[in-house]
Amino acid sequence: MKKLSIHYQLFLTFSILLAVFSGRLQAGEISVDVLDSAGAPIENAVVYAEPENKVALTTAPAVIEQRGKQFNPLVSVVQTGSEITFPNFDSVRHHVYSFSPAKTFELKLYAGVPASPVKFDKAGTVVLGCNIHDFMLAFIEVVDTPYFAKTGKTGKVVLHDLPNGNYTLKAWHYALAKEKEIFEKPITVKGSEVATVNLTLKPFLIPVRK
Ligand SMILES: [Cu+2]
Repeated sequence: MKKLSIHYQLFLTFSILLAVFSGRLQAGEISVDVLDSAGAPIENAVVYAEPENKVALTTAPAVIEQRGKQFNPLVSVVQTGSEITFPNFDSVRHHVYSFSPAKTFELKLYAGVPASPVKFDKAGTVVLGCNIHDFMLAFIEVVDTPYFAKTGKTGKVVLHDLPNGNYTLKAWHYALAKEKEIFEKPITVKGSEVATVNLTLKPFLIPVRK
């Protein structure tokens, strides 16, 4: 009996290891290059992959600060349902608002840290402004997927830990020539995939503080 149970334990351990290992093998990634029409890398693009089969979102609180009469970061990306806090580190008061359909709200003239965060419960683009300082501007892309990233200067991102399957790869940038036409392309993940995203941008000057 004792021997059997040891065998059984070994069998169980082996089965668990096998399950973990094959799970690893089934997780893929997408390496994405985001380029403009001249082939130059695009910074601050949001790239995300929406799975054909819905997956659970894991929301995490985010922060968009106001410092030197500017929002930081300029572009944020969060999963639907995430809460964002808007601390004001300036000595002047700000009045943060958005008229975007994905989230219409305002934080009336305040200093310091607002008592409650703002919940972003609908996917889409949210454009932020300040009622007092017209030149303050920031963007939030709210996405219905845990697989997302924002490009840096290299225009390259890697979306990690995607279970094998079919996805729609999407990309958004605040300077898209046609605002409503975000990039979309079907992609099947079987392992390490690569994709190129070409975006046509319009001249877009981020206003500077006055
Ligand atoms: Cu302000």
